[in-house]
Amino acid sequence: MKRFGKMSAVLALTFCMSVLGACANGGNNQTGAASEGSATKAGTTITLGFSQVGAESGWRSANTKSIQDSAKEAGYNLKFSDAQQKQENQIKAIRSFIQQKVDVIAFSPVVESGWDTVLKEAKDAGIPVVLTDRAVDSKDTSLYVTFLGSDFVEEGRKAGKWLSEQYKDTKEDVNIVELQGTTGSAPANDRMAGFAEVIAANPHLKVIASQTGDFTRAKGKEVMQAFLKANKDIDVLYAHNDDMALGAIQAIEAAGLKPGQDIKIISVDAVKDGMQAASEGKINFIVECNPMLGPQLMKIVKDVVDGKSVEPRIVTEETTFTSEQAKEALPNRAY
Ligand code: GZL
Repeated sequence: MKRFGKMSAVLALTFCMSVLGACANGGNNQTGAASEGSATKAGTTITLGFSQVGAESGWRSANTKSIQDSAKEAGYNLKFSDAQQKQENQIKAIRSFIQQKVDVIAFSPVVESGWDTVLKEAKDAGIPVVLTDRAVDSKDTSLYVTFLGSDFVEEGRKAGKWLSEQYKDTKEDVNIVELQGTTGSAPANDRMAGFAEVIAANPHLKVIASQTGDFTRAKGKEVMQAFLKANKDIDVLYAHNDDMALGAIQAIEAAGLKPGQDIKIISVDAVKDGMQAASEGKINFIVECNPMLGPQLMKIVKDVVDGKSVEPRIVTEETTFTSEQAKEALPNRAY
């Protein structure tokens, strides 16, 4: 399979040199478009290397299924690696994909930082990289073709807007505890920032405790137990994902309190278990984060291999659910 790589780069550079003089920045190719003459040879199988964060949550399982099912549907040879939430495992997997000379590498970076070296190795090997689900903080955007995923800051804003509306007339302080996602991850950083940006408008809305629950149910329960022990008067929980919210619900009920009533709960993802809890009134508001990225990813991979241009940022469509809306939507949820 001819790849976007050295041959295409030479052709592109020659083209630049002849028409535009020296191409100072011939390599900054966000679109991943190869030059003419490197179109895919018909009938060859695309090989995609995918490094997944892990299997930490219902969202992740649904995301993995979407990618595996879509690759099968597209007839691609998928090399899939589960990093068990460790960056070093993702870096190892990406290096292995480079060694295997896959056509495209895609991955969901477990944290935002520390990717430049390995992404440069992929670029030097002429293998295009697609970010899915989570972003990286690399300043050099030529290291990847596109980022396909949610706007996590907007997700945090949606959570903040709902809460601000609920308490717009309050004259008393509202004590909020926050279960953050994986430390250093884009969804944790951005959901926190978006929420804080919106609630700052109401001085009565106070985050009295904020700690990572690493996006897992077990850790969410453990941290919520500690919050309950340390704070006698908690009014609201803002959880960065459903799994941590569901763990926290176990802790809240064990403490003899009613989730959704004694403590209002806002969560993110809208996976089936979270929507079930919301339909029972245990979660009051869920911001959807769509994990079904498989079909769009496979289209991007094909376009990259075929030398077509790709938008550098593709934002996934998603909505929000109150308890009532969750009850209506639950029967038709795909994940
Ligand atoms: C968000 C995704 C997050 C989910 C969590 O796109 O990266 O990781 O919100 C998952 O459930 O663990």
